[in-house]
Amino acid sequence: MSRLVVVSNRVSAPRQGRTGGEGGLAVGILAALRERGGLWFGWSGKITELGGKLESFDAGRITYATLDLTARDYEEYYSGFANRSLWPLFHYRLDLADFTRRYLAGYQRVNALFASKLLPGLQADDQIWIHDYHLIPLADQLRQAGCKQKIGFFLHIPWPAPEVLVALPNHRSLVNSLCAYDLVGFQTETDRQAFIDYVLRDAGGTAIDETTVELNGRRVKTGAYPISIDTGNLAKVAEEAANTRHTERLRASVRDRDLIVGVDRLDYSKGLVARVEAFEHLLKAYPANRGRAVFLQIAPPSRSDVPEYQQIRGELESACGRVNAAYADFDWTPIRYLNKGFSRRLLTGFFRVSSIGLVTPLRDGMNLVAKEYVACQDPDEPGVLVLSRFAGAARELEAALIVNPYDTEGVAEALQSALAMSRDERRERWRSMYDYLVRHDIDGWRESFLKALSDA
Ligand code: ADQ
Repeated sequence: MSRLVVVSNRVSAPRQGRTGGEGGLAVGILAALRERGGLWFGWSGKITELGGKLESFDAGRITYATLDLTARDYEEYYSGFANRSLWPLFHYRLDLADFTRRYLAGYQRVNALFASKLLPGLQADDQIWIHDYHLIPLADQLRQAGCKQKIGFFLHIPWPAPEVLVALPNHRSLVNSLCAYDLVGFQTETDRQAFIDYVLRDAGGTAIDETTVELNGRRVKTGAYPISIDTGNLAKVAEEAANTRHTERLRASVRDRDLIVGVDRLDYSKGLVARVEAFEHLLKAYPANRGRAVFLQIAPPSRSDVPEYQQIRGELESACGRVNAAYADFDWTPIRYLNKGFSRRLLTGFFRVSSIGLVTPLRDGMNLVAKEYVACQDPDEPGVLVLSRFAGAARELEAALIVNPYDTEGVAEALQSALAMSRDERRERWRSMYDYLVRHDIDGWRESFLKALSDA
C-alpha cells in the first residue's frame, strides 16, 4: 500500500507525557498513518523571525514534519486570508469579511512555502491528503513544481452558495486551483452541489458525470464525506467518566435540576448570543423553568487576535450577565458561562449528565460536538439533542430536535419539548442516532475518502 501524506495547517504531533487527549480528527488521521506508514506535514504553531525552518521526527511508522512561520506570515495567511476572508465568507458572514489584498498575497506565499518544503520529501507513489481552507491552492502549487502524485482535498467548513462565493475578489482563481486536485471532498451534499453549481454556471465548466467536472482542461472528482467521531471509544470513555470526581461535582452542584450543556469554540459562527437569547426566552415564556433549568456554556477563546473574536466575546459576556442579573436567585444561577476549555475526558462526563445538548450554530460544516453528545449518553436515560438545521450534522442526525437558531421562540419551544419529553421517546430518538453513528464513524469517513482518492 502506498504511503499516506497528510497536510494540514496544524500538525497534531504527540507531546511527551500526553496521550489520549486527541480529538476525533487526529484519531482518524493517526490511525491511517499508523496503518500505512506516512508523513504528517504542517505548521509547527511557532512563530520565528525567519520562519520556514523544517523540523522532523519519527514516531513509529509516522514522520512528523513541521515548519515555523514568521509573524508576517501568521498575520497575513492565518489571521488574515484564512480567518478574516475565507472563514467569514464561507460561513455566510459577508458583513465580517475583509478582503485586503495583502492577506491574499500572504496566503499564496505561505502555500508556496508549504509546497517547496513538502516536495523534496515526497515519494513517487505517495497519496497526498490536504485538509481545509488554509491550504486550497497547495495542490496547484505542487503541480506547478512537477508533482504527479494523487492529491485529495477535504474541506472541513461549508462551501458557500455561488451568490455568496462571488463576493470573494479572487473567487475564480480559488476555484481553478481546487481543480488541481484529483478529489475534492465536502461535508455534505449541499456543499458539494454549491461547488458544482459555481463550476458549471459561473465558471463555464462542464459536467463529465454526476460527480466529476472539467474546468480549464482539468478534471476533478467531488464527493460528500460527512466527518464523524470515534463513536464506540467515546461511548466507553463517557461511561467511565460518569462517576469521576468532576462529573460528581457537577451533578452535585446541579442537584435535581435540568442541565442544558453547550460546548463550542468562542466563534461567531456558533450562534452563542442567539443561544443565550433562546434560553432567556425559555425562562420568560415557561416560568416553571425558573429555579429549575441550568445552562452550562463552555466556550474557550479562539483566534483572539482577530478583532471580530474579541467583539463576540464581549457580546456573549454581556448577554449572559443580563440574563443572570434578571433571573438569578440567591440559590440558583441560570447560566454558567465558562470561558475556558476542558479535556475531552471531562467533557464526556459533562455531556452524560446533561438533559439537553444544545448545538445551535448559525452555519457549521459538520459540528462534531453534536455527534459527541449523542455518543456520550447513558442508553437507559439519554438526554435530548437540540440541533441547528444549519449544522452539517443535521443532515444525518434527523432524530434530534432540529431548530432554526434565528428563531428565538422556536428554539425556546424546542427546549421546552426536550425538557418534557418522555423517557421512551428520548430512548427511541437516541437509539436511532447512536446506531447511525456506530455505522458511520471516523474510520468509515477516512476509509471512504481514501478509497475514492485511490479510485479517482
Ligand atoms: P470546529 O469549528 O472547531 O471544527 P467542532 O466540530 O464542533 O467545530 O469541534 C471540533 C472539536 O473540538 C470537537 O472534538 C469538540 O469536542 C472540540 N471542542 C469544541 N469546543 C470545545 C471546548 N469548548 N472545549 C473543548 N473541546 C472543544 C471545524 C468545523 C466543523 C467540523 C470540524 C471537523 O468548523 O464544522 O465539524 O472542523 O471537520
